[in-house]
Amino acid sequence: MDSRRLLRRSLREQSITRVVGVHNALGARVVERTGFDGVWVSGLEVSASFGLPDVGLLTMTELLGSSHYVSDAVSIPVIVDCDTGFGDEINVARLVREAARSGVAAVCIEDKVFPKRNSFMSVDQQLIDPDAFCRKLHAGQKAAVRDDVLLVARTEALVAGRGVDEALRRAEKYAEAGADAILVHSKDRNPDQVMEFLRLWQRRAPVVVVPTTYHEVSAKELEREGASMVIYANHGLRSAVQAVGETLAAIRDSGSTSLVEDRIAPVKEIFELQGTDSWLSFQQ
Ligand code: SPV
Ligand code: MG
Repeated sequence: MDSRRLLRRSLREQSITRVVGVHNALGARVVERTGFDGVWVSGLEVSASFGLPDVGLLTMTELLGSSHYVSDAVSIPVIVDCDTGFGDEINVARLVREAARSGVAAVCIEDKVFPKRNSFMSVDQQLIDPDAFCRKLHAGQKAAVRDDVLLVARTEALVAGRGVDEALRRAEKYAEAGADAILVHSKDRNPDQVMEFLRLWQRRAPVVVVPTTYHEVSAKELEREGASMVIYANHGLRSAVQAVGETLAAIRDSGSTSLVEDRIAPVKEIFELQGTDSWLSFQQ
């Protein structure tokens, strides 16, 4: 099934959709083969992979360039983290058109002031006026043709310390403005605010959550409270940084690679992830 239809359908289901953050196509293939339901092209991960901080430096072209390879590589839905949408409503309209062309299933934009700062940075997190954000959502909806790329509206009200009521007010407006799903983010160590949001929201539109800091909560618990999607946004990148560091330290200290040989993926596995056999089959 087409990945956009698949995503629309899974957002309507009671069972939670589990999605993992990536920054490239290889990572996306690992996510797919592990059995997850979708991939999140993470602004944090893509920025980090360019050696840059997650502070609104990525251009639309850079982000959609990466997203294009990701969506080509997997058949599960791809959701792209488009930060604040690269400008005002006109920029969001173009973003949606270009994203549709790159084959992704959904774009996500957030209600912060440009240039945004990653939600976990200890800086003043400034929100834009909700009506201005709704104008971006309207434009995105209008630019998408029927059944085209989905629009996820992310509120940073909790991240900005504005409380659950403000998050609910904004979510209501964003859903009315045509968002296909609401992402409610939190940087709290416990899930209380997100759980309260879910209880009061009562499945009025699908809700996406990102339990990075409140990681003890399980997908099942989130599902019970009414969340439609959970994103493990940066765990691939963080585990890769850790694993590569450990492998390289072992090589440095032991003087050869033989100690690590049985702890790292064989080259054959890399060939498989690259789809080598299917490409070679074009040769007579
Ligand atoms: C990302 O993965 O870039 C996100 C999630 O937006 S977070 O880093 O938690 O803000
Ligand atoms: Mg991001």
